[in-house]
Amino acid sequence: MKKWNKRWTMTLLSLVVCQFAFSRIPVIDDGHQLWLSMLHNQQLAKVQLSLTYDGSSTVSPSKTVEIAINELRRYWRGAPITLEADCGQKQWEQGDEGFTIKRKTDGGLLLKAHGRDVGLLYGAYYLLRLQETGQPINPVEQRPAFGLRLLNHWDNLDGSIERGYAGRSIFWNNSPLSTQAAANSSLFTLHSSLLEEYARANASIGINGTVLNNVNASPRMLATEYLDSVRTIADVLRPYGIRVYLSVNFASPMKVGVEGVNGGKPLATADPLDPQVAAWWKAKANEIYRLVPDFGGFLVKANSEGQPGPGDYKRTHAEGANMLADALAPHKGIVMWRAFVYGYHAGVEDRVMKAVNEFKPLDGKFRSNVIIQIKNGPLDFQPREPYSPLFDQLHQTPMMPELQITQEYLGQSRHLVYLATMWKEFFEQLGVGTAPADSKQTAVANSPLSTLHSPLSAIAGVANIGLDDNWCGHHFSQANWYAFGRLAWDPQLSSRDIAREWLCQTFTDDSHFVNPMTDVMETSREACVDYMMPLGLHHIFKGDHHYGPEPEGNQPNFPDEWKPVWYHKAEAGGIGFNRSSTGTGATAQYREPYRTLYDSPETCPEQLLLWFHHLPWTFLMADGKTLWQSLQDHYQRGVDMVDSYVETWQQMRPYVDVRRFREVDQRLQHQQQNAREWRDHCIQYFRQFAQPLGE
Ligand code: GCV
Repeated sequence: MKKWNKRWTMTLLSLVVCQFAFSRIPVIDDGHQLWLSMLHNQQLAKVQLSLTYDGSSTVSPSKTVEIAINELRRYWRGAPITLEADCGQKQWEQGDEGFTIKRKTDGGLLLKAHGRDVGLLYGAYYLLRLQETGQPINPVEQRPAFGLRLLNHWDNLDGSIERGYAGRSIFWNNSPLSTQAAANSSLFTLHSSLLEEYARANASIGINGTVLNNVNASPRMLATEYLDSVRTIADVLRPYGIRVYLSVNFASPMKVGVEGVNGGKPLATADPLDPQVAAWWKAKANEIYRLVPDFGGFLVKANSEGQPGPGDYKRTHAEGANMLADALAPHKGIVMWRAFVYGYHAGVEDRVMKAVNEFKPLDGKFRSNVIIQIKNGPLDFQPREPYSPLFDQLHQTPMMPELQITQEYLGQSRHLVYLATMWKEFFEQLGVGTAPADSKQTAVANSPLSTLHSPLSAIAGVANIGLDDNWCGHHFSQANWYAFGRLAWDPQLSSRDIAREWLCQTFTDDSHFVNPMTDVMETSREACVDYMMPLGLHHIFKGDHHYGPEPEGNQPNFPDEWKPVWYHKAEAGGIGFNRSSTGTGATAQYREPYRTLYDSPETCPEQLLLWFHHLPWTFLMADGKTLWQSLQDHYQRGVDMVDSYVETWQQMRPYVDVRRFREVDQRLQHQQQNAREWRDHCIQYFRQFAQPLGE
């Protein structure tokens, strides 16, 4: 029996090997190559270089240009290319990161950087993307919509990642890098090459900055030995056009000493108006810039969820941010000050109104190198939220959206949920990417994000990256990293086109695979909303880990604003949170037409109905169904969609390597069970209020 088993296994194995031997599909792929699994040229492609510096042509290429050349030599299969850049001082340092591609009279291609050398790198990846996705190469001029396109890593110095679902941190592992290098140099070298792969992947989608640590920041991050690690990381990322930034703990001066202030000892206060505190931050900034001359700046979570901040000293966010901004200004660094603030004042204040209440009075009071970082929605990365009204309320302060790539509330790395459709919905509400195609304006021109007073323009995405073989846990979660970069570069791209691009590059360009899987990706976020919290329901997750359903959640030790029952307010009379003018008045924080639209249940989009309104179970929806019936139908629709994804994936077997097929399959089965659990649990819970009405 044993022998038979072995033979049977061998036969099966050889069948599998045969299947893949005649295709480009490897038998086993761990997904580590991401969307960059290009075939290496047998013979290097022809690439010429024409670099000038203020008229002279004796310039040797920077590392960045070398990378661009090497990428094209290895992978480009089209016409010969000439790379051209004028590295005159002005363009090199301040010029934009864009590029132009032209056809030359001899049939070759010209790739010209608009300003900085990284334009050549972005141009190289642009060409390779067109090649790999089978698109024509036409003359083009490209420049990014957002100046700063950043990842935020919520990585802790001990190597754990807050809301990370793909293994441990790629940056940190308990001790500073210098200690690790001393202990095991080969492991250290491996780590550097991993960081280089990370940098390459980011450069290929235009990401140009990264915040290396959690916004719930350890003060130790600013200790000299860790700053030395930051230098090491910055040195690896720099050639790929990526600057590093740090999250800082506002009370750091009370925990860490700095040379030249208070005899190198920590201070007794972190009051931003205390001259010693300001001197501490100046000295720290100087120390950082000595190690990392192009350091980007600080990201700050202050007076939120227990983090220290200027409020501890009765100072405003502006006073806190400005003090840090002054320390960074001589080095051209910036402060990204987060608007994700709320306290435990439920009953007094609706949490979703907090940011406007706190930041609107400070509009125009921030230094010019401060930018307010605002989550897309006013609550917390829910499967669906309206946009944050703070975007409508600041007119003299630069703002940047914070999106969440890691799927904290969208099935984490276990559910296939493509987020580009959600981000596009947000951009549309904000008017980002609505400038006409032929317009010379930037993609953010028609939106509240374009501040006439400031050249700062930025966007951040909370990363979903860890040490897992495939970086992101779920193979399809890679698409969210990819889509974030692509949309940060060009928010006018459609989610569908990005999905297709990603599928072609990551798996295969076979239309039998790409077409159905594009449909799966495109519908997956709405399916998730349906099986988790349709019609504007929100925050009915299990406490703390935010994974499964807990509409009954009412922990007595929690503040109201963490409790699911506080958000859905289900009772015999109805369900939903009244935030209209007859409720908390949150609708008044929006600009028109949204203020009016959201304020009435008759005009409020149904997908946000229960976010803004408390309505009877018998409320009639547009299609004539009652609210209760509609809610049940949405839950069922979500489950049906996931059932269909499981079936579709079964048809994809011939197009995917064995490992990725199996891993995606397992996760889809899991998602299917979870979707059913969400439906059954929520409907059963809500039924106790809805059913007595005879519904
Ligand atoms: C980093 C939510 C998350 C927290 C996160 C916080 C934030 O509350 O659950 O893990 O903390 O947002 O964005 O600061």
